[in-house]
Amino acid sequence: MDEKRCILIGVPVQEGTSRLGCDMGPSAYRAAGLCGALTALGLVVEDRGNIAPPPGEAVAHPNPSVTNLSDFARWTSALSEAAYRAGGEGLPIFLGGDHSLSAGTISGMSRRAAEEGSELHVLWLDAHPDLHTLETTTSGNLHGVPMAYALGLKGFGPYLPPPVAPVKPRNVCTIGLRSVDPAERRTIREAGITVHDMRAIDEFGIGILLKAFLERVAAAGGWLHVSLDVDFLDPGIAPGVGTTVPGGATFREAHLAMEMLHDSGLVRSLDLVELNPFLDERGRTAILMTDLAASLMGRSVLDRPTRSF
Ligand code: 6HN
Ligand code: MN
Ligand code: MN
Ligand code: MN
Repeated sequence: MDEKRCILIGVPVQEGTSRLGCDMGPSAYRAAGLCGALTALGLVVEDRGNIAPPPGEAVAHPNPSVTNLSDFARWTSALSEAAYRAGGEGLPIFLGGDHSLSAGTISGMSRRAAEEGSELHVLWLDAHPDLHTLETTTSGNLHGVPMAYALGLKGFGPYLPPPVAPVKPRNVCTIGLRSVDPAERRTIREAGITVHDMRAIDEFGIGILLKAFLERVAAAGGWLHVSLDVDFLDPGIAPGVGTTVPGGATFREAHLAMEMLHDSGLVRSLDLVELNPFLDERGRTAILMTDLAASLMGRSVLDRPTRSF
């Protein structure tokens, strides 16, 4: 893959959440200047526009809360294919769209990594672990399930095919958790993924926690996928999201994480998810997420423009 080639893929999915508006996310990133910000870093940016899933019939699930299952299955297969292809050509950035999109992007990237003799590692920056299955979800909102699908956990068949290369739990690190449902707590314990909740950030600092994970990825010769949910950030700085949880990451904690990710040279793909422009204030969340993506792609404090709203 070409390290300087960045592939933007708009994913206007909102069927994974009960609040409408995430379908406007890709447009908001474009309006916030993501393409220009990356081009200014010397990257070759290819905006492939928005993708759409193939049409299909509604499907019912024995868990009556499950909503829009057929949409989820169709988006997941379309995205898995798109990620697999783009992951062999450059560094894809998926512009969400709600977090259900990560079921497809992670499974596609994992298949690509496996084919190239590596293992996909996932850094999950989120207030939530999104570890429900179709059987355990009580809200029925399928943005709460993508990590479980990517791990190949039971509870998705026969509605979705299992991922070709399920991500190994030991290759997953979540940072920023502060809202975990009982069934997800059990999965975290049983599967053994690494969890650094907000308390760990407060106590040790995000830099130390992230450094340890990046060293593990580097030692394994792994590929790294980053999934950045807007609600990882404190709602005071990022109000444009449907699932605000108080006590999130600060501006500097988030930028430091991105700067360290850039310096590591390990990142192969990125999801920007859960931005809801309908809930935003004069684009400030879209701009912050865009600036974070630019930090991850190499923009330093010395060339960061002053933004006003
Ligand atoms: N997200 N655990 C809650 C649920 O409805 O299953 C919240 C999920 C949030 C999902 O923020 O991407
Ligand atoms: Mn999420
Ligand atoms: Mn979340
Ligand atoms: Mn803090």
